[in-house]
Amino acid sequence: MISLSRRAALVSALAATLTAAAACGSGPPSSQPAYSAPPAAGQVKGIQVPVSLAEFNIVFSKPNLAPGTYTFVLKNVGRTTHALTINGPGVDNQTSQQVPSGGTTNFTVKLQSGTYDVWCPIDGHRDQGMETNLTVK
Ligand SMILES: [Cu+2]
Repeated sequence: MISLSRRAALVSALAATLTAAAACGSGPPSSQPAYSAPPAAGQVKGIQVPVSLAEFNIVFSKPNLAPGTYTFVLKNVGRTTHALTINGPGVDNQTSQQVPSGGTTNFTVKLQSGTYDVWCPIDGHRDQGMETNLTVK
C-alpha cells in the first residue's frame, strides 16, 4: 500500500513532467527563408538579379546573363559586412556600397559580352574565396 506522502510526491513529479513537456512544445522560433522581395534602397535600372553574399562566397541567382543593364540586388546572408566589386569589359572596378549582415543594397552595372571578375573588396575576403566570374553573352 502506498502512503499518502509517497502519493503526493508522485503527483508532484507527474505535474513537473507535464510542465516540462509543455515548455518544450513552444520550440525554437521558425527561421525565415534567405530571400524575400527586395525593399532595398538605391536606384533600380534594367533587370534585377538577386545576389547573395556570405562568408565566403558570392552566389548569383542567374549565372548566365545577356549584355545589358542590370541591378544586382545584393543580400548579405552572412555574419559580417560584405560588398561587391566588378571588373571587366566597360566596367572598371565598380564597387557597391557596403552591405551589413542582414542588409540589402542595389548595385547597377552595364554589362557587355565578355567575362567579368567579381569579388568582395573587404578585408581579404577575396583571398578566402569570395570571388567568382560572370560570363555575359
Ligand atoms: Cu566580404
